Amino acid sequence: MIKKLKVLLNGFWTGLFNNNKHFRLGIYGAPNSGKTTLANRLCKDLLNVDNEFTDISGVAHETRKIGIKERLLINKNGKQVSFDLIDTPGIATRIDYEVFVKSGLSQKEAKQRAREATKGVIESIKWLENIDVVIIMIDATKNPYNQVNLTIVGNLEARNIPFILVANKIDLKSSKLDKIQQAFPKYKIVGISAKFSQNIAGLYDELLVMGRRVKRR
Ligand SMILES: Nc1nc2c(ncn2[C@@H]2O[C@H](COP(=O)(O)OP(=O)(O)OP(=O)(O)O)[C@@H](O)[C@H]2O)c(=O)[nH]1
Ligand SMILES: [Mg+2]
Repeated sequence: MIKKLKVLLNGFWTGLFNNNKHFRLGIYGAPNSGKTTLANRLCKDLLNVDNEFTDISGVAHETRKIGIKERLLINKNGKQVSFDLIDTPGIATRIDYEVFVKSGLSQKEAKQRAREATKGVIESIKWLENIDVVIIMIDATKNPYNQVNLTIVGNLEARNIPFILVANKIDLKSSKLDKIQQAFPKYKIVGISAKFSQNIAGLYDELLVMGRRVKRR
């Protein structure tokens, strides 16, 4: 009985992954925008796994290594997509160890964190080679005209990698969705709160649309 179930399940996965709806989804964006919080939210919702990615904090560059969780499945209104989820270290154009000292780290810890964060940025960009769809995570409480968002958008456009612009932290009063939309007039902005699970369904709708367009490279 158990063997039969295993064969059935294997067949299910093979069938699922042999079509073009399985893809690698990378979450990219500035440090502290909420990438790991969203990755955890997706794992909780879609796999019922708690705190899959542990490195969340208010101090920037908390994630300094790529994190991967395989085989997440969205199944909504008769439509399905499956994807491997990749949480990436925050991208920054400048990493200053003194900022970490101000957050309470010792000089030694701060310098080590800055070194690791720099490696993390390089790793994130290298990993784009393996990514089929990107979520660009924007902190909706911050000025969107920062180099990182524009650089990521430009990079993805040049590489022809499809992306979804997600404005996070809409639960906060200081969030300004209209400002984010003005900064990227060509694109639809999906406003969410990863922390308080607001409009995650809206993000799933976008992923279902993307999944149909994606061809694994
Ligand atoms: N209010 C609010 N806070 C959030 C939300 N999402 C994340 N945060 C907070 O923002 C901070 C940064 O979250 P992370 O998930 O670690 O951000 P990150 O983008 O992974 O950061 P790095 O790994 O440093 O690049 C944490 O204090 C989170 O609790 C949200 O939707 N609303
Ligand atoms: Mg992180």
